[in-house]
Amino acid sequence: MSKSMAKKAPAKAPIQQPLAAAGGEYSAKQITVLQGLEPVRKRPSMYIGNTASEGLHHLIWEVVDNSIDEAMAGFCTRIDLTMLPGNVVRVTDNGRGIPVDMHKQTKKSALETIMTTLHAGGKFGDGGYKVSGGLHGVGLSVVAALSGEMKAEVHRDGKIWVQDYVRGKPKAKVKPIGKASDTGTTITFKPDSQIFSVLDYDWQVVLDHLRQQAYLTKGVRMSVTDERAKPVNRYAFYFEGGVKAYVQNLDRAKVIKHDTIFYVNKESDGVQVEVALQYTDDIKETLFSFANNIHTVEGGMHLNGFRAALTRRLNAYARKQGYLKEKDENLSGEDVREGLTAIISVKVKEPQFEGQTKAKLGNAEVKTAVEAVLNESLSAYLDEHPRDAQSIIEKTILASRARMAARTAREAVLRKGALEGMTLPGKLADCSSRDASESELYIVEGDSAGGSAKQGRDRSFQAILPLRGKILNVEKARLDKMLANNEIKSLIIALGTNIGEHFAVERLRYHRIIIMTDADVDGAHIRTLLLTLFYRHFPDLIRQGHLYIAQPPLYRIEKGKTARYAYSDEELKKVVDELKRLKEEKRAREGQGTGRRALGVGETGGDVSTWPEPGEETKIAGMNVQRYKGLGEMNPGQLWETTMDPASRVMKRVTLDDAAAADRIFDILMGSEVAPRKQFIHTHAKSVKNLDI
Ligand code: 0RA
Repeated sequence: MSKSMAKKAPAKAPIQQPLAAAGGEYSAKQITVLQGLEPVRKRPSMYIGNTASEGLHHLIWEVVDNSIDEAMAGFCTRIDLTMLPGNVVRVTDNGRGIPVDMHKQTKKSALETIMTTLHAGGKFGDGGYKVSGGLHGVGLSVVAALSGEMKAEVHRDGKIWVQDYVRGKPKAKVKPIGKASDTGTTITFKPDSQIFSVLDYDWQVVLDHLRQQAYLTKGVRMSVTDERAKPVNRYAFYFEGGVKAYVQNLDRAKVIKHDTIFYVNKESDGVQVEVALQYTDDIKETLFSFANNIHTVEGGMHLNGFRAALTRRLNAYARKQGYLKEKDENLSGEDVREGLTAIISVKVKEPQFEGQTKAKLGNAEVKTAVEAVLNESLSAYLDEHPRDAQSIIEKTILASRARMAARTAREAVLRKGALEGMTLPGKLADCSSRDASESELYIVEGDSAGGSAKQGRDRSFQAILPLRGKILNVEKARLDKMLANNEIKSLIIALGTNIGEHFAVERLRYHRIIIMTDADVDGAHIRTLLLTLFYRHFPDLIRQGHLYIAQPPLYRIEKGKTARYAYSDEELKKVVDELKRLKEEKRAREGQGTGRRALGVGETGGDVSTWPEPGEETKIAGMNVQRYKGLGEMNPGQLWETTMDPASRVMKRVTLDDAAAADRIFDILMGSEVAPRKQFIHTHAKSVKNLDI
């Protein structure tokens, strides 16, 4: 009833701005009665949604709503809810008390009429004041109808009036049973076990609801007591700050970006608008919107107005203060949502609830009202709190940058088929085979090496992709940044698998992917980066053994017409020794005398100081020893022979462990802060127990 009942204008100072229509003394004649309660018991779900736990709790919300209405009208400052043994619920308020005078139409007490008759379309009379909840504004009569027993006790006109009901039917007339010096209403009810499949009220659900209502009904004291529990549970709520306190509570465990919570509570065009907001370092948005204290899960016009005003005001301020330059794009709605905690609560005279769950506010005028209130108050807030404003704007600009980067990435890759449709990169020298199981892709560092590899390869099954320039500064985790890099983009297209959620290993075009880089620092760096890329974005390729590292030789040892290669310093020693021995043997065979002494032990090529530096050539015992600086120094034939010919090459198959190690090295190389952070956590682990409170 109350959400739709006519009530007179407040006679005493209201707790909240009253939305009461002026004039129109309340009287029983304003109640238009339509029908009895049989339909409610026949089809309870039509009134309370269902007859399970949700519907059960709905009964409580309905009773509490009536008291809240009385509070919002400015006549009630306390609401006490008690859960009693036997799942009996009692709600007491200190409002004016439900009228008990005679109702003209029914010739019965107003109290009895309210409790026993179902009103049509949720509307009673006309001089209706404000809040009429669309969700649980079904009326106390519905609660009575679905309760095995119910009692109404009204303190009014110096008396205590009572009436008892069984399944919605009064046991007797409303009668006075004593004197009262105060005013108020107490409703006690026990849900009917014939109707409900669940009878147990959930303490936590009730507690949360009451807390939420207390936030939304600023200045009203509410208590919840569970007398079924031993010891008895009791909570009392009183939020002077209203929805500002709500925001504060939601952000209590978060890192806040600024100190002063934005708050406004103003009326515009008959709509009461109460909004609080604050930014945290969260990446999500935490926002709840309410219309007449009903949580509008699906949002609606109040939310639309809020979003429009917030985005517009922040953009205007950011431009005015130069945070956004002329060339910069506006902050989007999404940008200003990141890290936002907000409560939007409106009180509307005739709310229209729409949508799937009737939890969306449809009144178009509410959008205008919310926008008007927020445009003004947000501008004032930003001007008055420049430091808070700066933190907020900086936070949203950061979100904007991340969004733009993410958009690029999405467009480039994650949209289905984005890479599939792309033609193979021009610099890829593909192989002629289309059989992936025999095909190989050489990822080669640098153009000159790429040139040698192209000439030296067996083009029937070997493809060459030269990577050019600096791919060193690519950020590892950010897909979008990686993809801004043309080299990496080419690689992904060449692989054919796509990436991210669209990765498909069956599309892999080469079953051997071979990283071939120089044996110097830059080469190591690029190899590390590539390993990191594969580790993070193509771990399956590593797991299935598709990734290899080519092992080009470090030295070329030439003696006459024969050339040998060494892949390490030890090997060079061996090769040099071997060649010398061969030379000695040959000399001995050919009887060239002993004019020149044979090399003794320890005199072999083992003297490292005489070995060539990278790129140099040195003669050791008549041998020409060349140390390769880069792959580019090898001619195509040499490259084939040493590194690419399946019959003679050496390759290392990459394991997930190798790649993980590269990933760690990458962190160190790129100066990401993970390593010091790990160190910190390790050192302080004992003192940091409750990181997440
Ligand atoms: C209509 C008129 C008046 C009070 C109420 C309804 C009322 C309803 C409920 C339900 C629970 N608690 C309530 N408190 C008040 C007051 C009319 C008058 O005093 O003139």
